Amino acid sequence: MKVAVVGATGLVGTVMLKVLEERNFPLTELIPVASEKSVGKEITFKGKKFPIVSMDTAISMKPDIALFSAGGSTSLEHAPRFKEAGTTVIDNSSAWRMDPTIKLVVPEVNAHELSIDNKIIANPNCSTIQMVVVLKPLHDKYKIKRVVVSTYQSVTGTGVKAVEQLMNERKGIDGPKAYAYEIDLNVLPHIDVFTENGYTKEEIKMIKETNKIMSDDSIKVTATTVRIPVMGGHSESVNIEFENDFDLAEVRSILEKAPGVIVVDDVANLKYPMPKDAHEKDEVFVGRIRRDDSVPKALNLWIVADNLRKGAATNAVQIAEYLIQKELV
Ligand code: 11C
Repeated sequence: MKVAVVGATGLVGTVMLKVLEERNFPLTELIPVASEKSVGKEITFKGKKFPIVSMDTAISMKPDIALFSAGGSTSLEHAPRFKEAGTTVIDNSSAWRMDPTIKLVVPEVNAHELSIDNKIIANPNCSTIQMVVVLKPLHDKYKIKRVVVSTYQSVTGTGVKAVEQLMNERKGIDGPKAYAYEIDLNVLPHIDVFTENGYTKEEIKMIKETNKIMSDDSIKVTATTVRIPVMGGHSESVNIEFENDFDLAEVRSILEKAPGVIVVDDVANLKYPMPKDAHEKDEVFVGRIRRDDSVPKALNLWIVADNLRKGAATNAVQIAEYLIQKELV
């Protein structure tokens, strides 16, 4: 497989390279792509040096797969050009996600929807990915009616500038700001831009993407997305109302068997998922599993995952692995 990584020097691109390396992805040639100012520099992959090339050079090299993490406008402009060259694009931006002709894929949930005709495939938003990995096996068993989610999201979801803002504030240094307010020792109930209905785009992504990935518009979702001064992963408090009643021990057993999920739930020994533990892990961690006694057939959960891994790079690489395994590329 000839694989291009578009946005290879960014936060997600760097993790994509690491994940490809770690998972021993069947790669014969790596084509790192970045902005003009990085062209000509080299990146090291599995001990070998690869030159960073421009978009045009990468397209002329006709990669089998291009993993895109370079923002929505770059993707809208260049993904179709790669497709034209015969490349299958897996795109991490929000540009294509809600296009009805494009598949939005979390392999544990809906990889079976993919066919050889899908030449641009969308990778969902990080906070959506980690939630649906847990919702899916529960929906299959008890049918979800409604989800109420509040997130506690890592600054790495915003990018390098936000990580620098947090670190500078911590050291008392002035510098560029990624947020409207200080992030250190603070909490911002604001991720992405506000829309007319008072929700942010991040909140709307969590609603719409969940329905699309789960292929079920009957699931009602409401979200409050919040930025906290944390690195390592996003956390989510999730309340789920089911159509059918459940047994708590069975819920636990379903989640223990669910692909990509690790249950960390032993409160007697103070064991629950935390971003510090999820950091650099590919799985989704779930804990604080308990019945919500305020309404019938409802459950509370706490879900944590590394947003740059399962929330972005790992999910994209897993899609690529699936395509190869099923000979769809
Ligand atoms: C955040 N979820 O944590 C965002 C980052 O649509 O892929 C990813 C945005 C996206 O700020």
